[in-house]
Amino acid sequence: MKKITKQTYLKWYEDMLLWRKFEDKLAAVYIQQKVRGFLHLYNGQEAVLAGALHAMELGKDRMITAYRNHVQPIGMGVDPRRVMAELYGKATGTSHGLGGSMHIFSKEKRFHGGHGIVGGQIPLGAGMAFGDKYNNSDAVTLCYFGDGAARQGSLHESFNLAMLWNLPVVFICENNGYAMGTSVARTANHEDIWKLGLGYEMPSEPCDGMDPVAVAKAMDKAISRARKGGGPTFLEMKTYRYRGHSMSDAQKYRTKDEVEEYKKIDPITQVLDVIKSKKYATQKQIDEIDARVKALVKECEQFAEDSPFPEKELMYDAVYEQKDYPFIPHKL
Ligand SMILES: Cc1ncc(C[n+]2csc(CCOP(=O)(O)OP(=O)(O)O)c2C)c(N)n1
Ligand SMILES: [Mg+2]
Repeated sequence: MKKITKQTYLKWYEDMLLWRKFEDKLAAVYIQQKVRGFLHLYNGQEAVLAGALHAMELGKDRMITAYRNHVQPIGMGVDPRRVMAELYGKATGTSHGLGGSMHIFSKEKRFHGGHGIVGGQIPLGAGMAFGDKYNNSDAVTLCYFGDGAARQGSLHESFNLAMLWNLPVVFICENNGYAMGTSVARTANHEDIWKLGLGYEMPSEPCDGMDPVAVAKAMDKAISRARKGGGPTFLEMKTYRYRGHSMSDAQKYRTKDEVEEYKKIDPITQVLDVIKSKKYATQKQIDEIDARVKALVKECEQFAEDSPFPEKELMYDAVYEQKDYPFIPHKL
């Protein structure tokens, strides 16, 4: 595995802080109705992404996830200004403003969305891995989904075929405790989601999803296995989301104390504690990182505000049309 160094910790701190502040800004502009539609935030779950990025080969490996998808493309190298603009529905956005919050994509950076159908991305991720295997490419697909999505039938079909065809895919369940307002305990007779892989003889294990080091180690093992032709792995990341399911969530299904308990093991604080205790940076250097993050988030907001909305004609470019489609008449 790539060594976890002082530089790794500093990068983790700056990246995770950017993602957190970027989304805090989204929450603020959502209330101002500048960002519309649904908005699902990732606050609390950042270590799952930070650890994975450490183990991935960026530019080669692919990622696909559900609708909680604003910060992953930023981590993979997409310009955060364009992600913010997409959320504003502006022409400079990653999908020219036609996708919005739940559908961030970057073919170039190999980030494949952004999917609103719960569990829909699981077979898509397996399919992408099939494509890479078929084309003898060396890429591994990271396929993310939630604890709620883990209860969908599509998971079982995908696990079965991924094992049968020995696909280069890592399935990652981000168990943040809830599927909208439904706790994990209410969705099945067991809470060890990682065990779902065992029925398919898929290497499967749980992992501390609040600790980027634990995530990086587990991901490195899984990605290396897939790249060497060893097939899929299933990892259950135990994590937590601080905000509601989406911005319109009264959160009556959990206590404020529970949220506060998880904040004690916040991934950003954990990383900052290591930086301070190992003297990886002075307070002045930490302040500089904080200021850089603040300035970049401001720049993203300004870019989105200043960008134009797409021209109406663009709508017709995005509609599929085939004039000579060979319809076969239906006969009784
Ligand atoms: C097929 C389908 N069923 C139901 C919904 C409504 N829905 C949207 S998000 C969600 C909960 C999913 O929870 P989880 O998979 O744990 O992901 P999280 O939101 O916690 O990241 C549900 C039921 C949907 N979008 N698609
Ligand atoms: Mg969940």
